[in-house]
Amino acid sequence: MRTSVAIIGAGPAGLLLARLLQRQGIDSVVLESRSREHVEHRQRAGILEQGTIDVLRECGAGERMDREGLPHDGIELRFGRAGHRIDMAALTGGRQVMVYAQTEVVRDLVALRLESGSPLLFEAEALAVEGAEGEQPRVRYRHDGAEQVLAADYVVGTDGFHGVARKSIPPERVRTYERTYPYAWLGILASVPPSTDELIYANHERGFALHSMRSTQVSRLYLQVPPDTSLQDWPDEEIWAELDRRFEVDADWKLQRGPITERSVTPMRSFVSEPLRHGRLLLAGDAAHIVPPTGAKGLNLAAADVTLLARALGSSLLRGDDAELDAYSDTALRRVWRAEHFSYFMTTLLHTDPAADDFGRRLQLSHLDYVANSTAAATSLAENYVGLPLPAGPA
Ligand code: RFL
Ligand code: PHB
Repeated sequence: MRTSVAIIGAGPAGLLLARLLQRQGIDSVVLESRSREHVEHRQRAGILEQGTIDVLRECGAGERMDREGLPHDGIELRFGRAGHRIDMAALTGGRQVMVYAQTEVVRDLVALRLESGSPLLFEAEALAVEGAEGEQPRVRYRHDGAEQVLAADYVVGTDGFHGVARKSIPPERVRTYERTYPYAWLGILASVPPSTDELIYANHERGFALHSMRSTQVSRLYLQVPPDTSLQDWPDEEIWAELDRRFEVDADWKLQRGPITERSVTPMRSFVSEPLRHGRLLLAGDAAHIVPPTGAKGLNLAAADVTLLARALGSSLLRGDDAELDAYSDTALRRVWRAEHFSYFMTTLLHTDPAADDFGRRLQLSHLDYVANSTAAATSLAENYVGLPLPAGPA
């Protein structure tokens, strides 16, 4: 089999890239190791920033998002038994975020792809990328019990942190940067209307908590827990009791409970692998970088990477102009590092470090107080949270 762009992985990055290429008339084949059922039900991110909303609309994948998504203008920071609203829209000239689950974005993009009749192969596992340094890169993959080869002009690795694309680059050509954190997130999905209109990021000495949502009927809640936490140690009653403790305020406010339908523990990690290109192999999304989820940036970074990459591949394949492709890694990494810093900032601002002393705790409270009460500090948080604009494309 042969195509212009071989895309490994049908997460949000791979599916959106395939869509953006198709809109330019560029053919691609998407290989996904898991089943359609699996990729459409994996619970992950929930917040789309303005640039992601815009690109989904522009490529004709925003219709259900605009009907069912919940636009948000602000967030609440909760600490010292009180809430402090950050009015992000007012601080950023009207930019918003949208609550629309990653599962829904993936479902919409899969449906569009299958409708178009262009190839998206489930249960097709890429085994290796070969020949990336030459003119004829290839992906070796397994599908229907047989090993096959997909040849392409370019191969894009959007196969997540555990994928094969990044590992196909010789280690001496790669530099990685990594940080782990002394905590994880226990996340639940509950069938109960959210107890709040906007997301609540709560700092508490017992640990961080986040009240998010998936719809007007489904709440998504997270608790900071030790990294070695087992779900068995957390009966439902204990999860709700701990959420109550961490969200408690002096005002009249109560967390509503409902049946828990899903639970998971997610480790926290920061990771960047540079550069994002090796010959005719390009990396995008979690395949190249991971952020801790506190800043809600993972999915949005993946969308920003492929927006740049679709433009660059278009210039190369349609007009023979490689300048944007040559600049892709540097251009994307600049945004990646901004998001890495913001995610680290939000994580350390809001979580309780088990090793922190009293001095560290007072510094953290002072920082929270500053963000909640200084327009300058709140504006910095807001412009990063709603997402900085992508560099303008060619005229
Ligand atoms: P994905 O979504 O991981 O998609 C990669 C796809 O590649 C497939 N794959 C392969 N296919 C073929 N051959 C191979 N050899 C393959 N190896 C892997 C996988 O099956 C998968 O379908 O990466 P992508 O597209 O870059 O998208 C990135 C986002 O998914 C990610 O950044 C966010 O979901 C991160 N993240 C969160 N971000 C947030 O902003 N807020 C959150 O609350 C949040 N929660 C999470 C998360 C990530 C999690 N992971 C990765 C474990 C919760 C979890 C559990
Ligand atoms: C989520 O809804 O899953 C979510 C929202 C905001 C975050 C992280 C996760 O910062």
